[in-house]
Amino acid sequence: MTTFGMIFDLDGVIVDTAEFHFLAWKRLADEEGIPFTREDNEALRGVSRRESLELLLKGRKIDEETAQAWMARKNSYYVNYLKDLTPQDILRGSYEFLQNARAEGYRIGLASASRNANTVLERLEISHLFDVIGDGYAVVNTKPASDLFLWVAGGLGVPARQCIVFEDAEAGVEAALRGGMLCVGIGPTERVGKAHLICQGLYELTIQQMQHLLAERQLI
Ligand code: B16
Ligand code: MG
Repeated sequence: MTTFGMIFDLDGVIVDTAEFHFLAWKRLADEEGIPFTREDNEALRGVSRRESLELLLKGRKIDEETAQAWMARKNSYYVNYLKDLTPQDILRGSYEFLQNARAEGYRIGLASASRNANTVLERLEISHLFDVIGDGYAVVNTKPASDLFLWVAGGLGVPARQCIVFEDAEAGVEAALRGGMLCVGIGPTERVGKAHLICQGLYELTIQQMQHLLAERQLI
C-alpha cells in the first residue's frame, strides 16, 4: 500500500505564536531605539531568527557580537512568553485534524523554522502526534529553500511527491512547491495564493479533501 505524508508548519498553522514573537522583538527594538510596528512584524512570518533580525534592522549595521547578543535577548523574552502557552492555544480544528490524519494512516511531520518548536509542542502537549520533528536546528538553508521539508519527508520515509505541506507563510509555500510537494496554504490569497488549495485554518479541512488532492495528482 502507498504511504502518504502530511507535513505541518507550526506558527500560524497549529498555534499562533506570532504575537509572542512580535512582543519579544518589539521589546528589544524599544530598548535599542529602533522603530518596529505590527505591520513590520508581518514580514517576519515564517522567517528565521537571523533573517528576522536583519528585517528589524532595516539596513542598520551592527557587529556580529551585538547581533548574537540581541538574538539571545529577544529569544529570552520569547521563551518567557511561551510559559503562558497551554493546550487551549492550539488553533481551531488543528488537534482534530492531526488525530484524524493519523487514524487514516498518514505519516505526520513537523517542519518549523523555530528553534523553540519542541518546547512549543511540549507546552501544547501534542509532541506524540508527530512521527518526525524538523525544527530550526535541522537544516542550514531555511525556507524558501525546500531543505527542511525534504529532511522531514526523508525522516517519514515518504517520497516528496506523496507529501502534503500545510503552510501560512509565502516562503513556506514556495519551499513546499520547490520540493515537489502538494501544498495547502493557510491565509489570504495575496500571501499563500501559489498553494494547490487555500483555506483559513485546519478547521475548514477534511481528510477526504486531502484524498481528492492526491487523486488529482493521480496518486490514489
Ligand atoms: P525562533 P514557523 C517561525 O515559526 C516563526 O513564524 C517566525 O516568526 C520565527 O522567526 C521563526 O519561527 C524562528 O523562531 O526564534 O523560535 O527560532 O512558522 O516556521 O513554525
Ligand atoms: Mg508559519
